[in-house]
Amino acid sequence: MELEKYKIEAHNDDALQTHNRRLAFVAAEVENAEAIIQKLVDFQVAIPSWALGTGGTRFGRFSGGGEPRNLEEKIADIGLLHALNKSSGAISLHIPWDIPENTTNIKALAAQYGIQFDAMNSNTFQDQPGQELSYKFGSMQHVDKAVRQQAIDHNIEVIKYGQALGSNSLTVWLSDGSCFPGQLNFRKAFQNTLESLQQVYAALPADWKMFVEYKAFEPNFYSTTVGDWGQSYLYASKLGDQAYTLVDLGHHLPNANIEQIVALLLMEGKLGGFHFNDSKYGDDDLTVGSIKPYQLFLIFNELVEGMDAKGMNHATDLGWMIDASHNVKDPLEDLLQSVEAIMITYAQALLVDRKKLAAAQADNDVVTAQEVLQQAFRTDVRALVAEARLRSGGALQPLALYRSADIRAQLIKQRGAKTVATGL
Ligand code: PSV
Ligand code: MN
Ligand code: MN
Repeated sequence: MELEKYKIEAHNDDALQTHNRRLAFVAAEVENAEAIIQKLVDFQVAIPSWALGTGGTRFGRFSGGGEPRNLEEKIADIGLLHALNKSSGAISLHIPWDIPENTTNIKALAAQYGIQFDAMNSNTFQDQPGQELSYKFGSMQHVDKAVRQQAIDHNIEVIKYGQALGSNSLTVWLSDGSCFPGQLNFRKAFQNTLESLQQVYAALPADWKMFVEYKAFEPNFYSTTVGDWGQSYLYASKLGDQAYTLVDLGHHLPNANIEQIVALLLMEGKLGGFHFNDSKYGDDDLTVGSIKPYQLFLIFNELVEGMDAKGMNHATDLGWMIDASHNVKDPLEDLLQSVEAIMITYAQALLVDRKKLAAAQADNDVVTAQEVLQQAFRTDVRALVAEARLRSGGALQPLALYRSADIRAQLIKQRGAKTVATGL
C-alpha cells in the first residue's frame, strides 16, 4: 500500500504550529541549527529486509498480521517508512531469503519508492533446502575444501545479484566457530577463512566494498572465527583496501567500549559499516536507543569526530543500517522508533562543542569534558529532526501518522492476519 501525499500534508498542517514553537526554541539554543538540519536531511539509514517481520527467538515466534510475504511487499513496507520519515531510503537484502526473480523489475519497483540497494548479505549460517553440503561445522573455516568452495560460490552469486540491483557492497557475517574446546584448530580455522574470503574478495567489482562483520558468540558458544574487531581488522587488513570492518552494536561482550573501537577503526581507515540496534544482554536486536541511549551518543560522538578528522562525508562514506527485529512490537513502528533514535543521536553528536572539549582534554579538565558531552546529550533536538523531515516531504510525527492512518490494519486487510515474512 502507499501513503497518499495529502495525508502527510494534512498531518503536517495539524502539527505545524506546535512544531514551529519547538523549533524556534531549539534554534535559539544551538549555534548551528541550519547546518545540522541539512546534515539530517542528507542522512539515510538502510532497513534490512529481515526486520519487516516479527523476529522471534529460539523459543518461539509470534507472527504479526500483514507481514510482507515476498520481496515486493518488503520493498513496499520500506517505501512506507521512507514516505513517513524520508530517512529510510535504502534496503539491505539477505540472499537466499530475498532472491529476486527478476532483478530489472525489482530495481524499478524500488526506484518508484525512492529506495536504493544497500549492502548485500550472504548466508552460510543455515542449510538451505536442496543444498549439497552442510554448514553444521562451519562454512569458510570448514575442514573440507568442498564446503569452503560452496560458501565462496554462494558469496560470489550474492555479489552478482547485487550488481544487477545497483548495490555496491557485500557484508559477510559468518557464524563459523566452535561449541567445545578442542573442536577446532584456531589457526587452521583462521587460515581457511582468510583464504575463502580472499577468493570472494578477488571477485569483488572494483567499485565495491566488502564488510567483515564480527560477533562474539552465538550460534557458537566456545569460539567464533570472526569473533571481535581485532580478528575482523586482521582479515580486512590482509584482504586489501576494499575490505573493511563492520560494527554491529549487539555483537560485543558485555560492557565493551564500542566508542573506543569505532574511534580506532576510523583512525585506521578500516571502519566500513554499522548495524544499529540495542541490547541488554547479548545480540538482543532491540530498538535502537531503547536501552543505552548515552552509549549510542558516545559512539556517534566518535563517529562525527573521527569522520570530520578524515574529511569524510557523514552520509555516504560509511554504510549505515539497522539490524534489529523482535517479538513484541509492530516491526514498522519499531523501525520508525529506531530511525528516530539514530537521527536524534546524530544531531546531538553534531552539537558537541569540539573546541571546548579539546581544550578541556588538553587541560585534564575532566569535569568540563563531561559537561561538554552532556550539554549536547541533554539538548532536546527532536524539533530539528522533525524539521529535516518536513523539508524533505516527510511527516512531522511519523509514528503518530502511522497509527492515525491505520496502516497496519490496511496491511492486514491486504495480506492477511496470519502472514510470515521470509527471513529469520
Ligand atoms: C548476525 O547476528 C547478524 O547481526 C548478521 O548481520 C546477520 O546477517 C543478521 O544478524 C541477520 O541474521
Ligand atoms: Mn548484524
Ligand atoms: Mn546480530
